[in-house]
Amino acid sequence: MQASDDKIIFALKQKRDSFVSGEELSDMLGISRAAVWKHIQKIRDEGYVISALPHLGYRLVKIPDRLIPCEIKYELNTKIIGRKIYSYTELDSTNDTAEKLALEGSEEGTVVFAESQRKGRGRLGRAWMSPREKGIYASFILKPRISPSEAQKITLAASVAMASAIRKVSSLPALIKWPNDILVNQKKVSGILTEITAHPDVIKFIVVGIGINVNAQKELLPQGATSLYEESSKRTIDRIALAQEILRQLEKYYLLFCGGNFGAIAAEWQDLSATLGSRVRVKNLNNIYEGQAMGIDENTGNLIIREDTGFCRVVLSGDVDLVKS
Ligand code: BT5
Repeated sequence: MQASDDKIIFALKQKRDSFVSGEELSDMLGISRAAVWKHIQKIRDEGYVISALPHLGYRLVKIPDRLIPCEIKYELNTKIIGRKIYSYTELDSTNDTAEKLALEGSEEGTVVFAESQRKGRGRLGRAWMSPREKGIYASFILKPRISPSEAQKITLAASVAMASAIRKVSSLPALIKWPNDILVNQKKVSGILTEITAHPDVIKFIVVGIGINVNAQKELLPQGATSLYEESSKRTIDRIALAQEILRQLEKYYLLFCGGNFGAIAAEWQDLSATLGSRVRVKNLNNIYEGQAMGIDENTGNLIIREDTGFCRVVLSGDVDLVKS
């Protein structure tokens, strides 16, 4: 949408319960009232419901359930995350588009949303199901001055941000499963995919991709997955409010990270962990380890498990399963 459309929407939102006259809008934009009408028609085509009455003007009745940049920006109040927001109806993968934008020089904090993905992916090329307008699929460009070995800490900071945002908006008891899953009632509701582009010693940029099942019915999701809608007795969650809260929380934890405060993030991570203290089995490409999840290494974000021999093993990557004793 054009800047003038955004300005009209903003003016209508400011006076949500009353009318804004055509004259006010034409003065504000420096265009004729006929031109204002054309913009209103265009905004309606985007899915906004706007009533129009002669002598009174225009009133905003309904905002569409779509992740529109100007809606996400409205009263967002972040400094870095969301400086620039792109929103697409469909993409192959928001991570791919964000990577392309970063390579073209897009600034830190740029966010790419898509209402659905043709090739949404998880780690190791696994597929991420992205039913249209039922979730939030987004990728963030970050440029922290860190070495590639520290990238895992960004995933952990993002997972604390995601769990906090879900708790705030839906009141559901979201927990984190190392390294990149968010669970509600032991089922996966969200996943994070962190991809780095780096020189040998220092990161050029990181793309943090987040997928979250918001209003999807369970039939649209893989087995074992759930959505906020399903876990909150089929209550529809406001996706714009959740997207805004994700941006705010990501900014909060990213700033903590950049300020050298990973210890504070790790402490919150421990409080939100679904597995800490439990017996876990970690499978990665080459090995399977089993033991008690003890914590995370604050220098790297890696998982520490105590094996039955008493040996404390540091695990760099893998899929974690709880082992029932
Ligand atoms: C993840 O990988 O959990 C990271 C998912 C990241 C997705 C986002 S969406 C926006 C951005 N753009 C992308 O292309 N990706 C990111 P992993 O831990 O490897 O888990 C993948 C596994 O989760 C799959 O093999 C399925 O078993 C399961 N899965 C797939 N779709 C799911 C869904 N919608 N909800 C829950 N689980 C799902």
